[in-house]
Amino acid sequence: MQASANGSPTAQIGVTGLAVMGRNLARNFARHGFTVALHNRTAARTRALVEEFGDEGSFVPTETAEEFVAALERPRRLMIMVKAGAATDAVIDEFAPLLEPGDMIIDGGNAHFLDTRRREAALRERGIHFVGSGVSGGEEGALHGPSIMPGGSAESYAVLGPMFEAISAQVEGEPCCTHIGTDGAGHFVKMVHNGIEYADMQLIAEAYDLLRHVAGYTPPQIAEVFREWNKGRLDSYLIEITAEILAHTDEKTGKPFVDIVRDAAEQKGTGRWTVQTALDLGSPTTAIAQATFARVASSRTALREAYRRLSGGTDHPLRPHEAERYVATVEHALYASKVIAYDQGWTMIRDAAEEYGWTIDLADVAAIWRGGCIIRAAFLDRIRAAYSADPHLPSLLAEPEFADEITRAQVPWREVIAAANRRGIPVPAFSSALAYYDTLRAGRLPAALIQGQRDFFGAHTYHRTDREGVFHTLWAETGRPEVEA
Ligand code: 2AM
Repeated sequence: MQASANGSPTAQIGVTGLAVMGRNLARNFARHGFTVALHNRTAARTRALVEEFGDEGSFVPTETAEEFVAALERPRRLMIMVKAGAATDAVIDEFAPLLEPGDMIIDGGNAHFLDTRRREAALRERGIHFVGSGVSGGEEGALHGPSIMPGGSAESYAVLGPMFEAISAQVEGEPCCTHIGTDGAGHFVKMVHNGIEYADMQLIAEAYDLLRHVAGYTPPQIAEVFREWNKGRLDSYLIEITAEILAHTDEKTGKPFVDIVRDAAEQKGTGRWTVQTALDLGSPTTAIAQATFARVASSRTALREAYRRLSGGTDHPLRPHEAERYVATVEHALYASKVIAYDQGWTMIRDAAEEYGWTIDLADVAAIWRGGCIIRAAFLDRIRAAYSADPHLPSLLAEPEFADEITRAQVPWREVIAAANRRGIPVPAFSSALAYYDTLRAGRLPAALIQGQRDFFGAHTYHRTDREGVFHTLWAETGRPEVEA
């Protein structure tokens, strides 16, 4: 059914920006019984949507900004689905003057959370709720049920929540949508989701590389391994699609698909944002950083050319009976590294909550990522349970079951990395996850020496282990006396 803009507001929500994400979200709302006002800078897109999908639900196509706003029931809910950045500001500038206090602008794009904070503060002054909302799951997710991460005011969620929850993915009867926190919290959490996604993908890629070059397996054999893994604790969308990709043969050459793709990984930038933000927050998000740098390094053709012929490791491939055992070893290493990467992600969310004054339910974050998004996995149930049992859990590894698993994985984890090192196979994400584990579990760190160096060359002072106070050693004086700073 298609309603038309006849002057009286009928639409519960409006979507402006009808490229594929916006179009699919609009259709999703309509398919769930909401009347959806449609708008796009170029009206042809609006017309195309109605022509192709008008029978899916109730749409109100509009051409001008005024018509669009007039079609919305009050308080108005206006969702922006344009490319993040200048276009978002342009659209806000266009619509905000037409809105009234209490109305809501939802930004469903991949905005930087600091931009969202800025926009939210500016619009709040005018009484308009600005809801920066992470939407994960790509085109398919937008149409069939994404994971939705709205920020903004609790007041706006009271109105928007039921609509978002209706169109989101559902897992065991629960919606993959919750109010994350105020202002930029939703976009922040979406950014970390993407960062974790980078880490997970890199870890899986390293596991593949090891099975290929240490175990000597073919891509179809590795696809089988991943299918098996997908029945266990690694059960996830990313493992599932990895198996499909590895099983795929290129039609033109008859070679495994993975062998005909150029090995230069690209990115749209959310991984980079996560790493930049982690540094600002002082969050040790090393697995995401390594994953992001690994993509960057893979794309540096000239550097790779300069290094290409340098000598590497020496070990021989494994014999078949060793290879079989090795698969289980890699599974341990992958799982343990994955736990570390996710733990770092949650740590970063907690750090940001403290920095920006957000109240974020860490169990809910796990719950809404169980469906609709790229990192959806059985494993998230475990994270949810851990934070439900203790919202103040300082780390996943403080939970006995995770601690137990990692303890059991430890020997194979180290073995895998040592064997990769001997052979000269790069495993940056595996290694950095293990280094993080060893750093945090160490009784004493060489950080003490670094404090000494800092005090020596820059009089930066240090704390003592045995007394309170701030100290400096007069390094240039005879006897190097210590003074209290
Ligand atoms: P368009 O169809 O008129 O190009 C993704 O690019 C979506 O964002 C498209 O719907 C596009 O509209 C819209 N978009 C991009 N920049 C925009 C801008 N500055 N103002 C309004 N819409 C914009």
